Amino acid sequence: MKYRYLIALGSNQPHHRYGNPRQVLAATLQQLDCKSVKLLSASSVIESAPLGPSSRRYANAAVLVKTRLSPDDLLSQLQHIEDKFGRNRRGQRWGPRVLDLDIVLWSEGAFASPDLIIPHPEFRRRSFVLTPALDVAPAWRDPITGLKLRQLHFRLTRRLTIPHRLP
Ligand code: A4P
Ligand code: MG
Repeated sequence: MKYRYLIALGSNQPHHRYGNPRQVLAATLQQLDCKSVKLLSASSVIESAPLGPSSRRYANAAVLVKTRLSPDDLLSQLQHIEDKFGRNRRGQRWGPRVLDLDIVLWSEGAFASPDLIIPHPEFRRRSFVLTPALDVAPAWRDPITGLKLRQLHFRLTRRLTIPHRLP
């Protein structure tokens, strides 16, 4: 198994068979661990407020996998799993979805093809990606900023303390 990948999972719609978003993510873990992809570790599932137009809350998680698949081949496999969960690709961007699987990082650094950008361009700004990612790969370094995931998470979530001026 040549490569490692960090994958972000999101769901904010129930599935008629698998159940609520949290249960959808649990079922996804089983689908992810297959002949060509080995699941190394999975984060706990968090609930997060939706970013974008959707009104339903999300369940989010992150997993670490190893595989020989190239980034584009892994993306096809992930899209195949999304389709199995009834993902409707014609819906609005950022609309409600039963399952969204994004590739966040891979062991070989940065990657770009017509269909895929790694690192995922938005991941540094999203605590619903970074918080679960900390469970599985706190010391993984973002190849673009050189910062570890735990540092990116700190940078995103620390409270800026505004000094009080005494009267
Ligand atoms: N694509 C490019 N780079 C990547 C990558 N690193 N991983 C392309 C996966 N896909 C990548 O994605 C559209 C296209 O992006 C793919 O065909 C692929 O070729 P999509 O998943 O089909 O569509 P989308 O998810 O509606 O769009 P997008 O831009 O991927 O949305 P995001 O960024 O995934 O955001 N709020 C909370 N709380 N939690 C969430 O999980 N997720 C979203 C979706 C919005 N708000 C959320 C959450
Ligand atoms: Mg996506």
